Amino acid sequence: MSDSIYDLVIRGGTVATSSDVFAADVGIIGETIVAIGSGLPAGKTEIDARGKLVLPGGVDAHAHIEQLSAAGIMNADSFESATKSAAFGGTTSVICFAAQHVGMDVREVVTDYTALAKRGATIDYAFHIIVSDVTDKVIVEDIPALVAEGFSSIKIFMTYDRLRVEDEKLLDILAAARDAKALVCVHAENHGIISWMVKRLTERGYTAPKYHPVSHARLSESEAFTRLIAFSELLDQPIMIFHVSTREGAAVIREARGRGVKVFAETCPQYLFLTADDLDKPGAEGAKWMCSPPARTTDDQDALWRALELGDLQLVSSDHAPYRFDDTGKLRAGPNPSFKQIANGLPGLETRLPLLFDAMVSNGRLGLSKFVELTSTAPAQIYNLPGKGSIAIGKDADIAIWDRVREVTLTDAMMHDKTGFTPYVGRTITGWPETVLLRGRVLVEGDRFAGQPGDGRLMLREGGAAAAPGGRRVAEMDPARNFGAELL
Ligand code: DUC
Ligand code: ZN
Ligand code: ZN
Repeated sequence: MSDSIYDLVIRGGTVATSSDVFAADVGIIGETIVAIGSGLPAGKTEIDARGKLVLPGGVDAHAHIEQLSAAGIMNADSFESATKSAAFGGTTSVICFAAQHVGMDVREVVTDYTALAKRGATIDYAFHIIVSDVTDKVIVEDIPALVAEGFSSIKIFMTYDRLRVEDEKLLDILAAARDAKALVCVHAENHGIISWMVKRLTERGYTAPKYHPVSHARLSESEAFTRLIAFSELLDQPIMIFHVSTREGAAVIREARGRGVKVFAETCPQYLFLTADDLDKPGAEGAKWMCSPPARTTDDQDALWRALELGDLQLVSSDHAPYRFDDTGKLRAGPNPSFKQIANGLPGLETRLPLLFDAMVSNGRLGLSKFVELTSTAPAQIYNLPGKGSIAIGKDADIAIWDRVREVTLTDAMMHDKTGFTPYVGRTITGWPETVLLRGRVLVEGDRFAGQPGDGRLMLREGGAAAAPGGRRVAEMDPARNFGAELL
């Protein structure tokens, strides 16, 4: 076997891409897929995939890792623990955040986060740059330089004290991103509605976690989407709307895309599988299900599934934001905090793919190829990770081999992140990634983790969807609507 041309052959499995499902062996040399076909010659090593599904490793385009919140609370996970948990859930690439807080130098922030990831990550990673302090230096120097270096997406918050940027500054960012060919990702909720609701609810004594979804009124989402899309249209700058949670929000995106506005959008498992009722628990327990925007209703879940089916939403990310249920995280303000004092966010890197596989493949909702598209192929395309997102010749051999019949009941203890709980505890999933490869090397094999901190590689990116050719200039679409846009 030593004269074999392949270092590894994955033999006899069923390969799935975003367009096809077919029986094939996969031949790998070094880090790369070099052959897909039947009856490939023996490899130096082989993996028997008979009866199994051979899928591209997941690409999770939205995860908060080793990140300090604006309130000063550190995520429970390091790069090592977060990426290990991602790998156990079949994900081999992650885009996380280099988060600037007010007063910080963006360049130093990027240097610091890349150093943390280089030391700890066990899967490949890229960064969105969070900008919260929109200075002239950020606009004139940092964004052009960092985008040119391969940090080609910027994230902005329209809400959250100490993070949000006002409309004018948001326009500055969109204009700078347009010139640099960066994508702008946005947490879009109306800040005024939320802070006013929080104040009113708190004054009336409604402080339990179950009032958090009330405070993030559903209209705060559709209003912010509408305003953001107007800005995007004004400047002809592509945007990615993060974590869509409502039927109305999805409808706003559908309408804008129908007009040709370059709006991309994601949703997350928490909006497809949880509802606001999950927060209605005794004491502070509901804090474990608290994220922003909050989970909504089963009607919203149906609307989001439909929006994924129609392509109005193009991907599903985790928004992994882990805070422990103790005084280092969710309960930092004490055992009975007001919902306003509770850190927002859920762990999800590990459960994203199994939850979606169970719904989409095992229970037949949209099917296997759509599962691959939403969780791997589309994020790789939109964020310009050309080596990732498919089983195809020339791609990185990032592969998850799934046992499609294995049943797993989720427990807190089985998770590999450091949060200490999963909001999906008790759910039984059919289908599980049993072997996971990163660039041709086994990372996970059953319960065994074979990765090492530092195995992950920084992925520098060109502009992705922001730089893609095609699409009409907004001014061409409707000159009257965008009078003067060409001068900006
Ligand atoms: N909301 C955010 O905006 N970010 C992290 C997690 C969350 O719930
Ligand atoms: Zn967000
Ligand atoms: Zn987030």
